[in-house]
Amino acid sequence: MNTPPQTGESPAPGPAARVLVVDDDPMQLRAFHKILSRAGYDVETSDNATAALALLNGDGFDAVVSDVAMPEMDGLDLLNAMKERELSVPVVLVTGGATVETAARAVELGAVRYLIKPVSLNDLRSAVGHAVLTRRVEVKRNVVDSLKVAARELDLRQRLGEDLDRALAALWMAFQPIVSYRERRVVAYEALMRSDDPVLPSPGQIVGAAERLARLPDVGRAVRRNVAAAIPTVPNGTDVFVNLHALDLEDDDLYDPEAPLSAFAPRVVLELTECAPFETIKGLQERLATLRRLGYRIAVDDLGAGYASLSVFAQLLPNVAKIDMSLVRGVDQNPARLIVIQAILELCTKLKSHVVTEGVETAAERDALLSVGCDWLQGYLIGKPGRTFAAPNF
Ligand code: G
Ligand code: MN
Repeated sequence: MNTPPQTGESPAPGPAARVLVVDDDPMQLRAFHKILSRAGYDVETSDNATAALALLNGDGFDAVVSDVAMPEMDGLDLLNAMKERELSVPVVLVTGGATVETAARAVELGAVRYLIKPVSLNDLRSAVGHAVLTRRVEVKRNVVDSLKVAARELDLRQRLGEDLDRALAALWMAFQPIVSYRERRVVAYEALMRSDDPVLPSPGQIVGAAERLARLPDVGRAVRRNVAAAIPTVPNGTDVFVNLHALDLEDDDLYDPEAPLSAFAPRVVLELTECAPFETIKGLQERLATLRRLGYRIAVDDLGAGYASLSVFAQLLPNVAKIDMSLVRGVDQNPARLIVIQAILELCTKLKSHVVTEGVETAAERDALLSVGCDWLQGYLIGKPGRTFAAPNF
C-alpha cells in the first residue's frame, strides 16, 4: 500500500513516486529500500553507478538516493554524468566521510540534499520527499511551458490563416505582355498574382504563408479562379500564361473539367518553374498528359536559374521555354551568356519549343537577344505587369 511519508514534505498524491537507490553496500541498500518502500515509494536499487545511469536513461524516476564513496564511479561522478546527459532527476547524496570539498562539489553539481551516515529515518524520508516534490514541480513547469509554446504556435497559425484568407480575398491578377518582336504583336500575357492586402502584399509572402499552413492548393485555386474571371477582358488573339506551384500539380481541382479555368484551357499555357521539386510529384507524366488532353499547353519557367534544367526539360517536353532573367541580364555585355542563350534556342527549336526570354530591361539586351534569333520577349522594357492591357513598347 502506498502510504505517504510521515514528514511534512510528502509527495503529491497520485501514483507512487519512483526512487532509485544506489549504494555498493548491500546492507545499506536493503535498509534504504525498506525505509523508503514503507514510506510509500516505489523503490529500485542498484549496487553501482554505471548500472544506475543506465536505469536513469530509461527515465521514469522521481528521485535518486546515492552513496558518494563507491568503487569505479562514485556518487559525484554519477551526478556529473547525469548533468551531461541532461537527466534532471533530483539526487540526494549520502556519505560516510563528509568533507567540505565533496559537500561543495555536490552542491555545485546540483544535489538537492547531502546526508551524513548514519542517516536517520526521518532525515532520509524528508530528503526524498523534498526531492520528489522538486521533481514534480519541475515536470509540471515543463508541461506548462510546452503547452504555452503550443498555444502560441496555434495562435500564430490562426492569425496567419486569417491573414491568408484576407490576402486571397484581395487577390487580383496583373498581366504582363509577351511579344513577338519580329511581328510587333502581343502573343500572350503572363498573369501575375497580386494582392491589395497590407499584411501579405507580395506573391512570395502569400505562397510562404500557404506553405506554412499546408494551404497551397487554396492559393492555386484562387489564382486560377481569378485568371478565369479576367480572361474575357484579355485582348483577343492572345494566350494567357499562368504560373503553377509544383504542388498545384497534385490538386484534383486542376484536372477538373468543371473548374473555372478548364473552360479556357486551349488559351492557357501553364508555367512550371524548373526550380520546383518535380521528382516528388507522383505520376507526373500522366498528370501532364491529362492537362494536355484538357487543352492546356505547358511552359518551363525560369530556365537556367536552377540546376536540373535539361533533365526537367526532357521530362516535360514543354511547348514553351522561358529563359530566366538572370541569363538575360546584361546579355549585351556578356558574350558567354549570349552563347548559352543561343544554345538553348537551338535545342528548343529542335524540340519544337517556343522560347521566351524574360526580364528584358534595356534596348541593348533586347538587340543582343534579337541578334541571335530570339523573338518572343518579356520584360519591363516591353511592358510592365498591370491591371490594364496597355500597348507594348516596340
Ligand atoms: O518566376 P517568374 O518568371 O514568373 O517571375 C516573374 C516576376 O518577374 C514577376 O513578379 C514580374 O513582376 C517580374 N518581372 C517581369 N519583368 C521583369 C523585368 O524586366 N525585370 C525584373 N527585374 N523583373 C521583372
Ligand atoms: Mn512566370
